[in-house]
Amino acid sequence: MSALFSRWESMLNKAVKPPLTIRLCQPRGFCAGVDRAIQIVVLALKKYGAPVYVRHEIVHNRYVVEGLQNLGAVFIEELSEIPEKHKQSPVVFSAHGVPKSVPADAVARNLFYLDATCPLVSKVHKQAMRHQRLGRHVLLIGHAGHPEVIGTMGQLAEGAVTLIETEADAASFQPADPEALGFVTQTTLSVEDTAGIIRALQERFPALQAPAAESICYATTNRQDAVKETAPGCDLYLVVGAPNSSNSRRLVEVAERAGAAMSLLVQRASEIPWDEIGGISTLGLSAGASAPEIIVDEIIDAFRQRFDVSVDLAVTATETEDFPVMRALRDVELTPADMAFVNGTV
Ligand code: 2E4
Ligand code: SF4
Repeated sequence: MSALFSRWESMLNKAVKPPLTIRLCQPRGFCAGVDRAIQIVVLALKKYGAPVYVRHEIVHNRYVVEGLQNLGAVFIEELSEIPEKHKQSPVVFSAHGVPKSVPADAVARNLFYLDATCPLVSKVHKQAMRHQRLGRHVLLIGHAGHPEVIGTMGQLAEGAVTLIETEADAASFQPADPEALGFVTQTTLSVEDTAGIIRALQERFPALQAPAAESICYATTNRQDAVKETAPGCDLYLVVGAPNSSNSRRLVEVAERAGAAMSLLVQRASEIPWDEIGGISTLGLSAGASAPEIIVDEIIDAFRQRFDVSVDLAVTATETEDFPVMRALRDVELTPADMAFVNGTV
């Protein structure tokens, strides 16, 4: 009876709902650095109990932040917000990294900190320090005000790093010594725009030294490649992510440039502007590195209610990266329910 009903329901759907192909990117969503950062907060809560303070959103996603708040995490922007009576509680630094002054301040305040900076952001910090060791002035290509940029600039003394945001900045920068320059970049930039800025700098300063390893990370590159491949011919492209998520916003730009007729960032299915969408037949779908998979599912379900959906999985790369947490937390076990939260599936 129920099999008959569901066949009938599916026939009815086909009859009344317009067809829609969803090109679903893979890879999309959580990267190894995000997975590790969320794990650190969950493990710290299990090991030390609530509250666990987290300096800045652990990753730029409200759903993740609220989920961790429900488990007992308290989000702050500055260490001074930790009340005296909770000075024994651990404080976690977000995945985006922090200036050197932050761990120094934590030590001065007698706080116990756990650094959830993504290892690939820490690698950029090391490359900036290496340039300086070799006598170079450092150019950081990135976006002003972003916490990762604040963290990377804060690895070196004031004045040792110049921020380059655009090709116009590259054209107007006046170095003290054009023979002694090195660059690094934010990890989540547009691969294409960054190449343009680097070219502009190299034309003016042929002695400019690149970092020993690429600064834009594997997850950023892979997610942009997948969007670039799937965007041509899409009537609409949706990227799941937050307005303050640099890597997610870059995916929206990539989709538009690669040929999607329209491209939007959405945090939840409730933000889909159905009235603006109209009669689409091909939808591109991806998610930024901080967006949990459960929201991708929520969005596909919302489209199923209005369209007869078929999902085409576009696999453009396989990711095997896995970053272990710090030793202090390796003795704590995660339950399957914890793992599901860490993986973004609940
Ligand atoms: C750290 C470094 O940097 P972005 O704004 O893209 O951060 P988000 O939290 O959205 O993504 C995770 C992340 C964290 C990316 N790179
Ligand atoms: Fe690390 Fe890259 Fe993920 Fe950022 S996007 S957390 S740099 S792996």
